[in-house]
Amino acid sequence: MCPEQAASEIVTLHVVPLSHPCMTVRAALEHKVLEYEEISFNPGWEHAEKIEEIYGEGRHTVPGIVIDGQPVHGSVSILEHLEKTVPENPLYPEAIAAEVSAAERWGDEVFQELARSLPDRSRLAHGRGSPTGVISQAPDDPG
Ligand SMILES: N[C@@H](CCC(=O)N[C@@H](CS)C(=O)NCC(=O)O)C(=O)O
Repeated sequence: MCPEQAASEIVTLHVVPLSHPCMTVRAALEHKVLEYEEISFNPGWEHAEKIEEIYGEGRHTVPGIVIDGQPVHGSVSILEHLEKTVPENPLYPEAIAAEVSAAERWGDEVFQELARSLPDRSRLAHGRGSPTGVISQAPDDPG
């Protein structure tokens, strides 16, 4: 733990490797100079049940953090929560807060979808048949 980190800010971060939203949260924790324990799952929804147990029904994706015993799920909610509870080293500096929020929304709504579709697009471009969606499809997602 960092010397200046309050004892109450004990953070566990749940991730899968190479996930953009997980990298976002990791960068935010590091920007806030918060020490954290990282628990990494293999991609492919094996962790869905465990994540739902921690974060609640219907919440089976990562990233999630448990901070001071409180589960917070999803990259945007996590960043907003960190900003509220740890104001030092702002993630949304006042002068550019609107731009940062707009970029964050773009990352969440547009960029993440594009990144997820790249393996399928690549398979199609190389004539390897129809997309399977094996990695990017949630268990209860009709696809
Ligand atoms: N918009 C959500 C996206 C969450 C999401 O789709 N996470 C993916 C990783 S990028 C996931 O949990 N996938 C399950 C897996 O790959 O096993 C956020 O920003 O938190």
